[in-house]
Amino acid sequence: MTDVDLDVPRSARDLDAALRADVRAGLAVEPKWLPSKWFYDRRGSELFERITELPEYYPTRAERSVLARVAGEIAELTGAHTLVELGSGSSEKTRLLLDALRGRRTLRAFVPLDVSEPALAEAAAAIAADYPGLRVRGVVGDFTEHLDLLPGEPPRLVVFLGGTIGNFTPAERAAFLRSVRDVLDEGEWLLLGTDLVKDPDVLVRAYDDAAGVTAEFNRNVLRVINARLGADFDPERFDHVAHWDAEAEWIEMRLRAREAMRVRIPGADMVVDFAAGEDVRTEISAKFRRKGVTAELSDAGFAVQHWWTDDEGRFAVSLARA
Ligand code: AVJ
Repeated sequence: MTDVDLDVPRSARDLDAALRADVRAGLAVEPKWLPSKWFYDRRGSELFERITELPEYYPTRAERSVLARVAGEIAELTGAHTLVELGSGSSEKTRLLLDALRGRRTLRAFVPLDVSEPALAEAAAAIAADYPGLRVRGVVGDFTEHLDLLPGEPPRLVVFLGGTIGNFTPAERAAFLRSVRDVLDEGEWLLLGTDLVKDPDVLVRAYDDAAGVTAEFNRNVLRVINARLGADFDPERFDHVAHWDAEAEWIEMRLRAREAMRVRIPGADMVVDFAAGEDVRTEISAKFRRKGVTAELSDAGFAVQHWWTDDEGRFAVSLARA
């Protein structure tokens, strides 16, 4: 018997309505854009897992090396009873934290939250099977909207890993950090992973790998729109673009129309025209500096207590207290 359940809030069940609204908003303006959360259906989540194993995509390995080194310290400092993971995906690196918290004998519950129901169900079941006695309560949802639903006994440690916070614009980041702070009681914890500013060539390669896995991941958003809204995108007629914006300090992923096209999206009641060479922005992935992370966390009402990086200074993990 494993102690696992999956909570699918009403709002999460209406994903099609949310996708429709995003498509209607993003493809009706210039430049066109689509929110990056729509990459993650089953196939998209699998493609992302493959990205994490690519030689060029260093963030996952760099973050794992930090967590392997400091998980014990995090468990000691927080004494968390509940570990909440936002955008949990496969929860693979999280095991380092679960192991450390178990070792300290404080951990009672694990609450992973993710937009991809299949990825979440699989990860929750695997963790429940490997950690007998741990209560695993998955929540399907968008962590920008469903944060009020976080269950669990305090003190809670909310972890947001992988550098996913970089997918938000600076304004969204501020609102998001505020909303995390608002659901926490004073003295509870946030562990935040942030990818760091570095040589643009290294960054661009991480988002434009030689094997083309990231290109497929990028095109997957078009497949998701085809599947859920009955659209007739031909993903192969879009080129993958990874661009470093030196001013904003973020990587921008785009899909570039190879030729002029007209796309029908019945589920969004739309016909969309693309000019040859026209871009759709599908993701920003911001890169950070220590000063900025510390300032943004303190603006949201957190006190940064620790800043750890991997040996090569590529990726940082911050521990902040509400
Ligand atoms: C899962 C959001 C952390 O921004 O690096 C990987 C997603 N996009 N390759 C990132 C992603 C292109 C990734 N995050």
